[in-house]
Amino acid sequence: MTQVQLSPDNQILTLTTPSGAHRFHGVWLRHNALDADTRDPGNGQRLITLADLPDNCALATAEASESAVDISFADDNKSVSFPIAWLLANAYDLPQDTTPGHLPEHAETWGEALNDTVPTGHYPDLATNAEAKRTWLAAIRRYGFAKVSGLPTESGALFKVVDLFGYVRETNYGRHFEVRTEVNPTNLAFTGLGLQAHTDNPYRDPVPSLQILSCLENSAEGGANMVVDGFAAAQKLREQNPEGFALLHNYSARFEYAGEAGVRLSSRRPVIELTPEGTLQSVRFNARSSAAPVDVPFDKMPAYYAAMRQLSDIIDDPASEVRFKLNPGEAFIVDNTRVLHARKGYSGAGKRWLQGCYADKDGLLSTLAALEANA
Ligand code: AKG
Repeated sequence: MTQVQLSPDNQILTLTTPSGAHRFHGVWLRHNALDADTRDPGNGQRLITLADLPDNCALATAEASESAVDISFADDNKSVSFPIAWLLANAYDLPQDTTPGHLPEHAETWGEALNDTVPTGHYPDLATNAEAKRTWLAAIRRYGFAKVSGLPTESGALFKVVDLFGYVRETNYGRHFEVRTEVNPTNLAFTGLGLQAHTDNPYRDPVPSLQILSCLENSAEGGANMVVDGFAAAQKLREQNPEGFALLHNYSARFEYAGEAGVRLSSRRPVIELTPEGTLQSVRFNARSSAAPVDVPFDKMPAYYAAMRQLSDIIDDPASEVRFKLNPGEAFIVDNTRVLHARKGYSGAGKRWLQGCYADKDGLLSTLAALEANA
């Protein structure tokens, strides 16, 4: 049975449904009203500013039907209606997890067990079948990475992956970059050296939140890729060393890149970043690009380094890894704010040629949300 009740001072509405009771403030209801004077019915954007709110948003009346709550405001008698489903979806009077380092909605941590079921989409299906694309995008939101098979083995095929959901982020490395052994490389990625698991470009602010690496040739010996869940690693550190975890999210690290003429990129951000509510937001970890930390208090520096070393050991632990060697026509995408990627060194006969580019998660999540809204 759905009921509504006003508080004695008329400032709070309590909505009681079979799923529980939720309180809403008058000012919140007024600001978030859904009527055509408050929000443009076409594009959904708010037409009013905070200055348009009455000084006192006290409620005058409230009535509930099966599917809606109708209210009026005392100051000016304005009446508005809220679908109950909308109120429940936007309820804020709920117990919140504020544990530092809890997972964001939709994310699920993983380790080597995911080697048995690596999330993979087949490009011809992703390009033509909305349900296949929705499933693949949801896997990226959940695990922070996925593979793609069935791409044409031609230069630029990685853009087809980005075209599925958004736009390329161009950087000083270009719209895309060639990942193969180069003479005078501007980045150690462009050598045959092994690369410890890392997030890319932590020296940018904001970092590119997605990276795509696609394979054109991989006949050299070695050169396998590994991916590691940075959120799982951060949570493992929190279990093993809560004080160390706090040091890594309370103090900024520094990152820099100045490997080519005219480029001096630098950032000052924590290795583990949390939202004000304590939700894991991003991990920045890159041995090649870390600069001297200067924001950690003097007496905490040894413990900070010990925590960094512990996090590094967790990241290097094979139990944290999903491993694969890309074949020509395959690619993988990582959420570069969460999942680290690594490469085994390669050499000998044969060639290895990957192409990389960056994109951003807002486009991917928007495309996924639009597909989910239509499902
Ligand atoms: C990068 O380009 O960021 C890499 O880590 C290269 C990875 C690879 O060569 O597989």
